Amino acid sequence: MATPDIIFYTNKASIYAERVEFAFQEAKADVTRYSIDFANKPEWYAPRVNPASKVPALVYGSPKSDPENPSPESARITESLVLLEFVADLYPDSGLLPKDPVERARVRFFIDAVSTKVSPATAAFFFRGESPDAFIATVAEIQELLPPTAQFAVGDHFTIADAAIAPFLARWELQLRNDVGKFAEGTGPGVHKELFQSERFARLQKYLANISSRESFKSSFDPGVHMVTKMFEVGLRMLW
Ligand SMILES: N[C@@H](CCC(=O)N[C@@H](CS)C(=O)NCC(=O)O)C(=O)O
Repeated sequence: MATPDIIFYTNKASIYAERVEFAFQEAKADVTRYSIDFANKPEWYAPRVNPASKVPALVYGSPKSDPENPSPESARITESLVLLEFVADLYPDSGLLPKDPVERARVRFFIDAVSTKVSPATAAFFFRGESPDAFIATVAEIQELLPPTAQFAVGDHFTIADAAIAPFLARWELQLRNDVGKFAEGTGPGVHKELFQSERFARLQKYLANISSRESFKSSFDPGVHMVTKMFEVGLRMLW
């Protein structure tokens, strides 16, 4: 049987697409990438690929087809956290999901915390300029979930739990350092000092260092793009 074709609809500025890119890089997957221009979205994208008109999205299955006119026989799969599980299922030897049921449950528990705590806290602080204290408190809760000495969220092997949170950690670090957010001017560097330079968050800092030293991370996170697109000026909601 021919290897099913995978078309990955993405955009380098998208925090959610980056999760999936990270997982594909870890799995060394062979995929066809198609970048969706948010400012000039192709009219075929919603009807033929993702009715929600967002990235990331995958078209999966044979036969190999044109990304602009994918085969109706192929499956359409969307939502970054669903896609992370899907990539782990496609590449079971990647270790993106451990084999042990308890460890798998731990991976999913961590992802649930990212989904229910990290995303809303990030939106509240970075998009709406709400209290840095509430944001820092949420980051402290996430730090508490990290094992005391292991390299990653669940042990010493990189999993989809790490892919789910990594784009957030990287953007927090970059945006706070550059004071990019809807918060009052000058707030970012202060929060950066607390999260990325203080002893209180040493565990989180080590975790980010472990993640960002991976080749997969270096090829999925592009700080240049994020700063150049000046996300807050062009409409942050479009990019995150
Ligand atoms: N819940 C979705 C969110 C996807 C999403 O919001 N994608 C943004 C980019 S990060 C997007 O495609 N924005 C374009 C638009 O809304 O037109 C997921 O996790 O995949």
